[in-house]
Amino acid sequence: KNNKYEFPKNFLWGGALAASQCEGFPTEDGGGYSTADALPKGVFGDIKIPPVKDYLKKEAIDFYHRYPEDIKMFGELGLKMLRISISWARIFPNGDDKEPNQAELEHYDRLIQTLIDQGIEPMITLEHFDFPLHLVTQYGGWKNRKLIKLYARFVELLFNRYKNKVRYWITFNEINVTLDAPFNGVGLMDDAKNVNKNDLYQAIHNQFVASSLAVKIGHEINPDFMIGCMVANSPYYPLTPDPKDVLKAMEEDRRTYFFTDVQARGTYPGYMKRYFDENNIHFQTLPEDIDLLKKYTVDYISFSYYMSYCATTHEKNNKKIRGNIQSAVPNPYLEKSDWGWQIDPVGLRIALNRYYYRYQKPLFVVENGIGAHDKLVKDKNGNITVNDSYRIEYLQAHLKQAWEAIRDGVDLLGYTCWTPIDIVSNGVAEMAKRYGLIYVDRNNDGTGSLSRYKKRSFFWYQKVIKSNGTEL
Ligand code: P53
Repeated sequence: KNNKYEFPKNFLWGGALAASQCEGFPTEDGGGYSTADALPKGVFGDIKIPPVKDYLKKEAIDFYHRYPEDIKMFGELGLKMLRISISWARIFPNGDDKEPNQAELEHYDRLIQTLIDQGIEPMITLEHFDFPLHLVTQYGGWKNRKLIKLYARFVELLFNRYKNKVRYWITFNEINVTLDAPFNGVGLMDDAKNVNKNDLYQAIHNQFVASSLAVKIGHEINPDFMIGCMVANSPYYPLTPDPKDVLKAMEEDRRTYFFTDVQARGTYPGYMKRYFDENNIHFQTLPEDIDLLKKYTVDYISFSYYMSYCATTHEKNNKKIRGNIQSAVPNPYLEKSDWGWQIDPVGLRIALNRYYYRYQKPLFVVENGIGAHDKLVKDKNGNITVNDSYRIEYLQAHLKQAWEAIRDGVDLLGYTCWTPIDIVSNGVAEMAKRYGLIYVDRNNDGTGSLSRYKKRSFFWYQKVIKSNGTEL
């Protein structure tokens, strides 16, 4: 037996999902529209308020109704953890309702109990790119301080309700993506180029305060809670050894470090104060905000990892490729996914080391995977499946580098792949961009039976979990 890739005892092997991308939007229990419903074509498509009649996320993979059979398959897969998000707009359809929606709460009660019955620990993202749309139309989104209290009320309810069932929480998904996609993150109507910078940083500041408040409230309810922040982490490399390129890469990385610096250390970093100063950016910060941020930093840092980027000051090399959120200079050493994301397993080891030795807090990789075109085939036993060797190779290579990072001394709590089952992509809102270990028969045009089929990667991951990595 090869023990080389043995992972730590109690390593949390898992999978990750997001409500708006899997549940669909059934209304029988009274849930309301969220910001995700206003982006029918994904992050860079037009904002549609009110939401259009038909869009892929409206049915998604119907996880809202099919979760019992899906979670049964996740149990068979051997997942120890499933990262889900709870849709705020289901619990408070307008965000500011007097009372929470009981039918929706009971829905999540059943979902969480189903996970526990399968031996799967739930991890909950409190806000994953979907907050009540009413908070945009009536309050102007996160630039309005009132959202802090409304969010606090929502999370307090969940903390109390699930205090004996859920230990791991994430306050905001990919909080840094707001810099590139303001509506997606904070509900501002203009794109990154045109957005008012005072509003943008006010909205981000309000989310920082809301996140710290969540840490405070959560720990009062259960001191054992692990409450983390979450960023989209794509490390930058200098394209050339020109010190100017090194500096540029450092500055690009700070667009992400800014968020973890505030949430893990509790203060705004000096380089951001300089940026605000030189760009004449002003937003309201109350003395009590400063106290909250300082006192209630996160228990762990989590991130998604899909790719790395290069930065350069040399114009002739500066032909950017778009990886649906950020654009970056191609790295001549790396291959790309079908959607142009640069595949870089070693970058995961680098990212884990950078984060761990910057903060010395536990880390959690809560998303990693490859979006690809899959083809259904019949195997020799007549079973319908997908021969997704490219997905196995991607996940395997990244897990090997996560193991290397652990050997480097990094405290890595777990890994939840994106995703155990095909869902609608966030960036481009396509079904064709598949990440799952389980195939869902649904197409970009909305056709398909919604039947589920296990891909080859399902059986591979099952074996990896069972062997705690030794059969990677
Ligand atoms: P999709 C951009 C870059 C890296 C991660 O992405 C990103 C995004 C925004 O879409 O988002 C995360 O579906 C996000 C998930 C998302 C997943 O990565 O665009 O937390 O909601 O589905 C994959 O291919």
